[in-house]
Amino acid sequence: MRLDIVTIFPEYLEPLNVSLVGKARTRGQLDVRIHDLRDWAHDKHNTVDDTPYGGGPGMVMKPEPWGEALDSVIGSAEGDDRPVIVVPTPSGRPFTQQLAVELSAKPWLVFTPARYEGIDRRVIEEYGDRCDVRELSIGDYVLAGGEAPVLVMVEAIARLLPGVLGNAASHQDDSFAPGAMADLLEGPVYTKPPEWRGRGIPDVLLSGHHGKIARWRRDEAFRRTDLNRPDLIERADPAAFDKKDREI
Ligand code: 6GU
Repeated sequence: MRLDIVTIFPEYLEPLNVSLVGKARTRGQLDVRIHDLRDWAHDKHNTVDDTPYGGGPGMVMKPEPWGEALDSVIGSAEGDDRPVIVVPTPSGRPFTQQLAVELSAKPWLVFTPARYEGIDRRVIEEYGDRCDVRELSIGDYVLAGGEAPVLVMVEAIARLLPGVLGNAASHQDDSFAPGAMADLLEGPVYTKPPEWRGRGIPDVLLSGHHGKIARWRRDEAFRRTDLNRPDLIERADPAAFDKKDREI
């Protein structure tokens, strides 16, 4: 997968050299190209923002540098060879695990993290005519810019790429992944030693009884979801839970 990121803070994206994403890059599974938007700002101060039409606080990112940057990155790509453009914005649709799965199947993503009050609307319209543009938010809070959301989205997407995660099974039972635990948060986990500071582990996990262990994990997942995210249980199809219960 190829990822291009256009930003005024390339150094903000240095965490992409580390850990899972960094390893995917050195292994050649992920081709990440970071671009400085100011390379396409041509005045003496490399200006990328200006005051909003209609007044109001803050600054808006100017269309010309974004237009030149995206033309340069996208080049002459046509049809299915064009990238999906991801525009991080608190006004976007929620970025979910389902979207991470969908985007992880694309060959090429371009991210446009903005600072200030966002990018001149005409840029989104212009590239929306040519490419699949997704305006996405990572949650109901406001950040100072889209760079941290890009780190979040890239990590969520990269770990789904074939061969990136050590154990292919390990994202099958992720919270929010489709499957037996669909719509439930993951329950608690334990490892050695069997006793720590006087605290043991649930006997069922030592029983070797796979059916009972699966049932226990499901009950714990349900309990944690009820406690932390009751909205997920209310939203779920009760029939789906009953069916999954019969499978265990
Ligand atoms: Cl994608 N950008 C900004 N600036 N704030 C956010 C966000 C994105 N998602 C949630 N808050």
